[in-house]
Amino acid sequence: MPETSRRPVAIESVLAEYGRLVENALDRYLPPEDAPPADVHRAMRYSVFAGGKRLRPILVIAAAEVAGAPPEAVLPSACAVELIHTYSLIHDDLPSMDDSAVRRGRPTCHVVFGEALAVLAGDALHAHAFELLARNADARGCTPARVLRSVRELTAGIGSEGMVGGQVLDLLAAGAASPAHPGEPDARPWNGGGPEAAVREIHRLKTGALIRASLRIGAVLAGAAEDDVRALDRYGESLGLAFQIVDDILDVVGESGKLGKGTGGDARHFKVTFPGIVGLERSRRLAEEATRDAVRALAPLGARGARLDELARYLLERDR
Ligand code: GRG
Repeated sequence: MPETSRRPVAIESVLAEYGRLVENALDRYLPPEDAPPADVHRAMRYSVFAGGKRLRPILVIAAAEVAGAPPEAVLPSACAVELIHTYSLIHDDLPSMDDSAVRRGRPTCHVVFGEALAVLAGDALHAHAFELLARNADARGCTPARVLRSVRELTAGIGSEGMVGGQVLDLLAAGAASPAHPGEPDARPWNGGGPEAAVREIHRLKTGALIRASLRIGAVLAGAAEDDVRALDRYGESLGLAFQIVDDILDVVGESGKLGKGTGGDARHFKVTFPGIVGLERSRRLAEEATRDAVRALAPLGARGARLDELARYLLERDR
């Protein structure tokens, strides 16, 4: 924990300290740039060290802290979720998916290294993430059973019923909305549920599932009680929704310099987003509502949930 006194530490300093821990650990855990085959290691490091916010690993650490464990107890797994996140961004930016030329303020991986190496760098980060989960078994106090459970949490969060499933729904919805399919409104995946329900489901899976998994992994590795895991899971579900609504809003009104990517991409790609479906004003209200839900979910944790409470409020106000 970064504080030694009883005075609360500003959330920005906590994020900066945890971010530094993650940054240094990632550098230790990833193969050096010149390790053969150097091309793929350069591509992996290029995308991992491009200035991401490190939100997901910070959530792993913060969830472990709720259960009384120090960051070192979960650091390899915290890095594992960041590698998964980076792989998903590399693949999402590919011409066959979102076709984005800029990410985290610099040319995307495939623009610099070519499409084949970008696919392989993503694949290697994915594989490396599981090696890091396994490596968490070396942390003091961590049992093999907790590590096994963390593997299940991650696979559930990122597979076809989690992040990948959300990406599939997102692609289908964008494809169906584009003029390439005129007169085919029935192809849209929100038949029956309505567009707001559809966008919630896409975001729940595409963004929320990895955020929830991060919290669950931190809690499980730290040996949290099941009630605490459930509270953190509910927090993660609402936090994930709020985070993605804010992401959607920033794509419309954010500053590209701060975001590290162009704005307006969602509309150009016919993405199904909250502002596109319910407008900016209602999107803001929904983000606030989801943040309130996240904070309410922490109630069973009492004072142990204070830092995550602050984090949720901070993320609502973010501009990047
Ligand atoms: C390709 C399997 C596969 C999945 C892609 C992550 C994803 C799913 C798509 C990326 C596009 C997108 C808007 C995803 C929603 C999640 C999200 C808000 C990503 C950006 O996360 P930040 O803001 O990024 O935490 P940094 O760069 O700070 O790490």
